Amino acid sequence: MQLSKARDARIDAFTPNAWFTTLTNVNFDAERFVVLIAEARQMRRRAQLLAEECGADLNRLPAPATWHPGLTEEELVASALEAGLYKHLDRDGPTVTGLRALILYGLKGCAAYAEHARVLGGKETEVIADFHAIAAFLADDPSDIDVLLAHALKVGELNLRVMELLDGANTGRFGQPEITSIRITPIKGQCLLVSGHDLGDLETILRQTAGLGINVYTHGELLTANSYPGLKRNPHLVGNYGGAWQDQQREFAAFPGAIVMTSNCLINPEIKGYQDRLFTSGPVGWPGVRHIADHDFMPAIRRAQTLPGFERDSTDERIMIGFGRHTVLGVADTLLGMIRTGEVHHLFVIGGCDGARPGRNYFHDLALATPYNSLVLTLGCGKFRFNREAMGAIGPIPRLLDAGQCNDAYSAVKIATTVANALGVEVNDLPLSLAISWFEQKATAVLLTLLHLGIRNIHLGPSVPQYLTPEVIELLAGRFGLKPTTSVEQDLPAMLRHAA
Ligand code: SF3
Repeated sequence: MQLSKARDARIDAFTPNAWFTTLTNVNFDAERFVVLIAEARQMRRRAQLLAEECGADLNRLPAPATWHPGLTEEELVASALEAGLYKHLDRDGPTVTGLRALILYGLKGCAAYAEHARVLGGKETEVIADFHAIAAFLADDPSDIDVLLAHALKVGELNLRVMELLDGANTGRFGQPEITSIRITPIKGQCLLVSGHDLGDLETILRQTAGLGINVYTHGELLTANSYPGLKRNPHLVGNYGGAWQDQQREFAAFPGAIVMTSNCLINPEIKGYQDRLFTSGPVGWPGVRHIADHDFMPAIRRAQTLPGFERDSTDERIMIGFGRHTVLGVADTLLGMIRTGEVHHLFVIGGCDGARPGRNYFHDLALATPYNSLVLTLGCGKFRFNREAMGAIGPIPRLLDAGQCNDAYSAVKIATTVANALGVEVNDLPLSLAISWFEQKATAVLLTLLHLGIRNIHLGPSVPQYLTPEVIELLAGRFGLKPTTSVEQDLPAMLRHAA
């Protein structure tokens, strides 16, 4: 067999899952990492045997292919110092080191999306082969800046294909998201809260709770699940509770039922003492918190049955969701007509990852400051800053369009490229501004996808990620017009001028 065609299904399944566990706010359980690292060594051995079968010369492997970091937690912690991203900072300098980090963090985000697709049955063999190839490129400590930048854009291209796969896996299984008025206040009864991004786990929980008298609520990025026909048809999926991940300690503490965290972002449950009614699944972990590895959510369901639930109905409050690519492009003719006549003067994409540090109200203030004749497409948990605001409508189109999770960035890309094609212009010539809220590695992957597509003048904030050294920021600003956010007063006129 040719080496380039060699595949191993176990390695291809293990890789995105293992990388996903290393994202910010996913897994804090050292014991799980000890097991995963031992498994990674087995996978590496499988890969070497496969390569040998294909006639590869394994005598000159790069250091990571032969590295033995140890077996116990203590040995692994000690070895971590040998593997740090910045270990060669003095030797290789901040631009090269920062670009390697950009590729690594982009791959992590891409792995998370690939894992979301994989668990829904996405056919990802080809993208995983390219994933391995880029990871192998990093193993050689590359140092040519142009080659590194080209590989960062390759991660963006790869991530576009992965997000397309994920979009296909989500919509193939649950149908196209549709406009839905979703309840965001609790109703009386026992309850179970499902947080994270994983639609498949939510589907399983809905099946396992059917007929038990337990109300299931989504939390955080799973809000979007309420717009999928294949999920919203469950009468016991009663709505969404709470907002973005950084508010979970307050919200989970107040939730009178069991909670399942299916993916990022998890934070310390011990501070507010709800760890005994919290469960993790998929890549997530917290030491001492029960992990459900086999999709049997009965432990969480039984825990919900022991808890009081909500004592009474709250006032019925709702928001509108379900403005994915299918919905928005379903009214493409109307939208294009309104852009041509100037009735819709500007399009904003405001979203991404939210975070706890100060300065993130920028995105709320920007959304509210956008002119009355503009549309705001939002996605990711950054939207919880402003998704309850009444922003009105332009004719039949609401001004605030919730396109879904960060996982649905493909929808925003599709909408922008379709509108540009229909108007016969490049995306950069559209009256379009992107303000991306930055926090974890999925956002890195999406940013690289936007850069791969040639989209310029993206406003990124509220602070730039620490691994992006000032030298890399300067490089990206020079090549792609990337702009750190400043203030709404300063940025908004510049965004509108860009479109004039
Ligand atoms: Fe949020 Fe963690 Fe990234 Fe899915 S839930 S956008 S930060």
